Formats: sequence, C-alpha cells, structure tokens
Amino acid sequence: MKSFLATTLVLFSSFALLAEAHISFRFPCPRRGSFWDCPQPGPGEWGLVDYDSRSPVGTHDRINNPICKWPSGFKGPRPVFKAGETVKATMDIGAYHKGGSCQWALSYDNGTNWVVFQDLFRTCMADASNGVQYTLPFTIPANAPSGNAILNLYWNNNEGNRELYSSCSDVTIDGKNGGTLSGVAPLLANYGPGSPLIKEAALAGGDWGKQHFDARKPISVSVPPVTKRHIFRRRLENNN
Ligand SMILES: [Cu+2]
Repeated sequence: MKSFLATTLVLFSSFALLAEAHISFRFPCPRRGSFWDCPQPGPGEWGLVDYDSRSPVGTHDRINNPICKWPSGFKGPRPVFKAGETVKATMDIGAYHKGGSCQWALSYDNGTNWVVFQDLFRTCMADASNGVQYTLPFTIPANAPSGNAILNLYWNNNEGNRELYSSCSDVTIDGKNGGTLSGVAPLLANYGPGSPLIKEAALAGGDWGKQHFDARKPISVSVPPVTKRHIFRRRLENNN
C-alpha cells in the first residue's frame, strides 16, 4: 500500500511537471528523451532518462542546465540528414508562449562550438497551440560537412517568463567529405542574470532583441573528412 501510494505520488508529480513544461524536439529525438521510439537507456542508465525534456535550460534569473542540457545521449541509431535537405522537425509542445525566436545550430565537437545556420525571429512556433505536435521545417546547409553532429534548436519565447530553450538531438550529416561550416555563434539570451535580456514586448511590435541577434559573432568550424563507408554503415543501422 505504501509503495503503491509512493508510485502514485511519483507519477502524479511527473505529470504535473509535464503539464507545465513547454517545448522540446519530438523528431529528431531529444537527448535522453523518454519517447518509446528514441534511443533507449543502456544498463545502469535508466536513472538518466529525461522525463522533462520540454523545460527550459534557463530563465533570465537563473541557469537551470548547461546548453544542450545533457553531455551525451543514449546509444542508438541517429537520423541521417543530407546537406541541403529540408527536414520537418516535430516539436512536442506543452506551452507555446505565443511563439518566439528560433536559432538552429550544429556542433561537430560535442557542444564546444556551435554554428547557427538558420534563424526565425519572433514568429517561430507562433501559430502553434498548447498540447500539440507541431511541424517545424529547417534546412541543413548545402555545404555542411559529413559527420556526427548535435542539432540544437535555441528558442526564446515571446510571452511569459523570460526563458531560453535548448533542445538537442544527436544526428549524422551526410554532406561534403571534410570542410568548414560558417555562420554565427548563437545568442544566449534570457539565460542567467549576466545574459542579454529579450523582453516580452515582441508581440506588441516592440523590442524583440534585434540588436542582440545582430551582434552575434561570425564563426567557422572545420570538420575532418570521414570515410564514406562510415556513413554507409550508419545508414544501414538506421534501417534496422
Ligand atoms: Cu515555458
């Protein structure tokens, strides 16, 4: 009876968390996400499952988690995205906060350097609603080098608490064999008291942080060549 009650309480509190949580990748899979069709925890890793992948990594008052939230994901097949391909991401939305500003970024060095390759300011997920799966397309740069990478969607919400989201997914890029990817380093706004503040004014046609986005620094990363066989093997793994 006691353990039944404890289980019920644990379940209840995780539902409460999910109910107030906000947005996350659903496809591609978020790192350590609890979805059935995502890479599953290995032996001893069950404690690492993230049942709250929709919560922000920080607010303007506080940093809750590092960028990307987790230093690694569970082992498993990665989706392969071709350079130049338009991918329809699915977002798992708890609270859409009337949209916000999105920055899509790739890291080829496990999160040390991020290159933003696409932006959507102010209107990103603005036509979503609460409690839905939302399709959000983005395009892998045509000159993206091949290799394993982390895809990160940075999102600053328009309405409500001043938050930063960082939804990360382990992916494989099938593109140029060795090369560089250029873009800008991401703006980390509303991420602790020392970070730039993006106000709630965007919806009223006010200041949405343009000057902060404009001030992002250019960045280029070079990615060493990988063997074609490596990519071919990955594709076979994904077909399992
Ligand atoms: Cu939120």
